[in-house]
Parts: sequence; C-alpha cells; structure tokens
Amino acid sequence: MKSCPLVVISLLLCLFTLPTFSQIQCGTDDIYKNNPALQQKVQEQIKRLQNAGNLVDPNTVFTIPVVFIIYHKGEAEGAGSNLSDATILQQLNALNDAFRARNGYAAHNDMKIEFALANCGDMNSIVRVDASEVPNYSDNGLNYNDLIMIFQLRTLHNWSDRDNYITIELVHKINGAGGFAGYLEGYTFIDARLFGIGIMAHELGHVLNLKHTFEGDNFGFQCPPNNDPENDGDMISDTPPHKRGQNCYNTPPMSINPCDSLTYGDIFENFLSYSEYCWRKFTPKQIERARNSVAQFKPNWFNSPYLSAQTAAPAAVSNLRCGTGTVALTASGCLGTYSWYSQSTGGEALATGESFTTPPIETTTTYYVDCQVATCQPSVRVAVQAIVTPVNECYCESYAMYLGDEEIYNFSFTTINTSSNCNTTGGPGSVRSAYSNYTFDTPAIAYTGKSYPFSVQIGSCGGSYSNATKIYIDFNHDKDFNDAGEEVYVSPGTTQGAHVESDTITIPADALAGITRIRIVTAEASPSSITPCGAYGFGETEDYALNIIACPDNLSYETINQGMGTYEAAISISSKANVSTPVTYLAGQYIVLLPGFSAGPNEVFTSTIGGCY
Ligand SMILES: [Ca+2]
Ligand SMILES: [Ca+2]
Ligand SMILES: [Ca+2]
Ligand SMILES: [Ca+2]
Ligand SMILES: [Zn+2]
Repeated sequence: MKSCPLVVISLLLCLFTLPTFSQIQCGTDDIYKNNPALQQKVQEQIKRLQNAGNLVDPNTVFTIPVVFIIYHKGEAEGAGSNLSDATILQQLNALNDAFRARNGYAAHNDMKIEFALANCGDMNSIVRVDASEVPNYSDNGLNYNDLIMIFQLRTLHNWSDRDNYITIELVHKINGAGGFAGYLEGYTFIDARLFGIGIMAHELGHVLNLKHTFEGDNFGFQCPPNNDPENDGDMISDTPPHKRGQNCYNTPPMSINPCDSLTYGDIFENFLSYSEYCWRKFTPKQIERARNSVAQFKPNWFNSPYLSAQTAAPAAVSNLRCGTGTVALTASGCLGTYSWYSQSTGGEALATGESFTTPPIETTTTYYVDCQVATCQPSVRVAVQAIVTPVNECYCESYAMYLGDEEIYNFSFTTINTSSNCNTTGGPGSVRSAYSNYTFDTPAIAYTGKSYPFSVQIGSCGGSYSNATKIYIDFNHDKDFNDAGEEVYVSPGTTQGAHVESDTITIPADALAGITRIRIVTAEASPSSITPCGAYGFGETEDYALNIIACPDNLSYETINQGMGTYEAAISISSKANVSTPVTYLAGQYIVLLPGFSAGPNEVFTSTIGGCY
C-alpha cells in the first residue's frame, strides 16, 4: 500500500499557487444527473454487461484512435491554450504508460488498451481551431453544461465520427470542472491549463464506461449505497465505496473507511477517485468493464478504419566515424517506438529508442530502423549507414563550438549550389550550425587547368559580428589541406555580419583527377587566424566533394564528320581551337560548324577540338 507524502507536499504548494485547482472537479456526474434519460441508458448498458465474463480475449492489446482538438483563442501554436505538439505527444505517451502499466505505472494493472493519434500517428490528428469567434468563449470559457457553446465549437471542424475514434477536446477554460466526458460517447473536454496524464486517464476512464469510485455520494459527505456492489455506487465490485470528499491528501490509507468499515487501502490511487496527485491505477473489474463496454457498444474503437493505415517511416541520418569503434545513429519523426535491426526484413530488433549505438565496427555497416505506433502495422524499415573511414583516409575535424551567429547559407561553385540555414543539418557526421558534411552529395565537376567562379553566402543564426572565410581543396589527395596551393581563397579582410563573398578558383593543371575534398570555413575571426582543422568559436565549416577531371590539351573528337551546318551536340564540348572564339556547347545545344573547321559544304571530315568535354 502506498502513501502519498510527496504528493501532499506538492498539493500544499499548489494550494498557495493555484488555489482554484487544488482538487480537480469533474463535470461528468452533473451532466448525467441532469439528464435522467441518459443516466438510465448508462445504467442499462452496464447491467447488460454484468456477469458477461470476458467478451474479448483478455490478452489482446487494443488500440483506440484519438483526435486531439484544440479550441484556442488565436494564440500562436505552443502558446497559452494552443498547446504544442510536443506537449500533446508527451502526455499521450504518459497516458499509454498508465493504461498499459508501463514505466512509472509498472506495478499496476495493464488495461491492454492504448491510444494512438488517428491514422497511425498522423500529426493532422492534432487539430487546431481558432475559437475566438465563438461568442463568449475567449472571455468566459466553457460551462460544462453549455450545449450551445459545445455545438458552436464543434462546427469549427469535421471530426465527428466518434463511433470510430475518441475526440479529446481541449478548451482554454472550463468553469466548475477540470474536465468532463461522455460514457461511451467518444469524447472528453479538458481544461488546457490542467492538461496532463492524470485528468486524461480519469476522463478516458469515463469514456470507457467507468464511473467515479464515490458514485452515489450525491452531496460529498455521504457513503454511497453498496448493498449490491454490482448494482450500487460505481457498479464495480472491487472498488470500495467512499465519500467524495475523502482523498489521499486528507485520509491516510490505513484509516477506517466508514462506508465499508475496512481500511481505505489504495482506493485513492484509482484514476476514478478525486485524488489527482495519487492517481496511478485501475482495478481488474474496471479493466474488464472497460474492455467489455467497448467490445459490446463501440466495437469500431477496437477495430477502427482510422488505424488501418501503415505507420509512416521515420527519418534517419547516417553517421560516420574515423577508425574502428561505435557509431551513434539517431532517427526522428516517429510518434511511437523506434526499433533498430541489422537486416531489412525479419530478425529480432537490436534495440529500441530514437538513438542506437552500434557495437564496435571496423567497416561501414548498414542498419535499419522502423516505427510502430501502438498496435498499428510497423512502418517500412529505413536503411541507415554507420560509416567507418579507415584512419589513413580521415580528414581532420573542423567545427564551430557555439551554434549561434555566422552560418554558411549557400555555396555555389561549378555544379554545386547548396543552400542551408540555421535549422538544417547536413549529411552523415554533420552537427547543425557547426559542421555540415555534403561530401555524400553528387560531386561537383571541375576540369584541370580551368577557373570557376564561386560564391559563399554568409548569414547568421544570432548576432552580427566580424567574420572571414577560407576555402581549401586537397588537390593532391593526401587527406590534408596543408600543401602549397591548397588554400584557394582567403577573405581580403573581415566583414561585419551577413554578406556574400565571391571570387574565382583555378584548378591546377597538375591536380590529381578523381574525388577531391573541398572545405569552406567561415568563422568569427580574422582571415589569418582561420585554419583548416580544429574547433573555433562561432561560424560553420562545410565540406563538399569535387570530381576533378583531367583535361587534355588536344582532345581528339571524331564523331563530328558532317558537312558544314547546324547539328545537335550529343555531349558537352568546350572548344579552345579551330574556331575564332572559344565557346562551350552543352549537350542538347546546337553546334554550328564554322569555317574554322576547314570543312566545305557536304564535305565529310574528322575534326580535332582542343579542350575538355
Ligand atoms: Ca464499487
Ligand atoms: Ca550551412
Ligand atoms: Ca554556425
Ligand atoms: Ca593535401
Ligand atoms: Zn470524473
């Protein structure tokens, strides 16, 4: 049996800071008391389930889709009553922990029911509507018995198919209650200021046909009738009757309950009592009642078309390391559980969670990650690589230690034109706003002996300070940027804040052909203090791959054997010779054979054009 000493302390704090909400009141009772016909219907539904045994396999885990509807007052997303996606998802996870007796609830009873955003985690199932136009809503909030305002709020969206999902409707304020719900009606309204695992579990208990444990105490200080525990009070035989005013803050669990002359025990831990800081469990009979109620009266909640879709695949970014060791891989975008595998199908998961550290690996290894929301079908597995670069092929690290201020927004050079910003992260091994690795992108093409313009656009993820830029190319492929001529650009001086730097880079005639590393370092520093390796304060390093192609002086090009005229080029030709002005023809453009080719009308010839193609 648990007592709640910590909880009592936090309640006392709450009494001073939030006196209105020191004990959540629930409006569900009043709604039904004021509607005898509805009350009668609920009683009869419960009676139909008595002595029913288990209508569904007690071992089957069911998922019920939920739609969150946030009726905000026009606030920005994440502000005030317009609760953020992160808050909603965090509380949804906690709710599932409570219903599934996991994590902090591990010692309790598993209802084997969980809740998932409709359509297997589709974020569109968090619906935000600006309800500020509903008369009196912004100023006064919602009275739980105001059916007109509830109707007006619900005209703002189309989520009304409550036979197939449950709507959890959040309003900025409920007068006289923290929340209320309909028994098997598929909805609960909750005061956004109180939104959390406790009140959600309580109200969803009502939605699943569970009454308050003190049901029948109509005035707050009477023992509910309990002569026939299946028909009196909450109509649940394993919850003792108690007065509504008794809770874990004012009643020790070992004291005697006058309603049954036994100790109170753990009844105040029950989600259907009024002890929100002690709530943590459902009883076996409540679980049986909830599962049977859905199976009998709302079968689509357990078999909803809103869960038939396959969960969307997560996103995952490959990571890399230098030499043998472990590689940390992370995935994102999953609203359920990530599982990591060593194979694309089948096999046991190696681990779960958004991060996975590989065992020590010597060579590049592919892993796979999927996402499963509740009992939805898991997503397809996404391949993600743990890349190992042999020690003798590693480049030195270069990165900003602080994430603010200078940032490379764009680098353009030959066929590279890569834009990024303060929210983007580059390829494997990148750290947002510090180091961006684009070397896994398609390499840029450049020819030996030729010059190419470049531009670096420098922006800011914070303040505006003096900065400078250097560009390095490892022309001799020895994995450093230290050789003569490898520092290909240095800012002429420092510049304050955002700006563009541009110039020309010449590929030396003796540069090695093949994939070549190019590195741009922009730092809040003077040009002379920027180095190709190591950490610096603010700025960013970006790495790219350049495919350098050797360019012969006289390229024999023998497919042009037509007469003078106009022909479509099959490949790109950059001519240096035989024409009066060097020109470049791109594939698909038209080549005009000029007299410089020494070809007359209808004369067949073979030409040699100097230069690269
Ligand atoms: Ca009872
Ligand atoms: Ca960047
Ligand atoms: Ca930066
Ligand atoms: Ca070098
Ligand atoms: Zn309630």
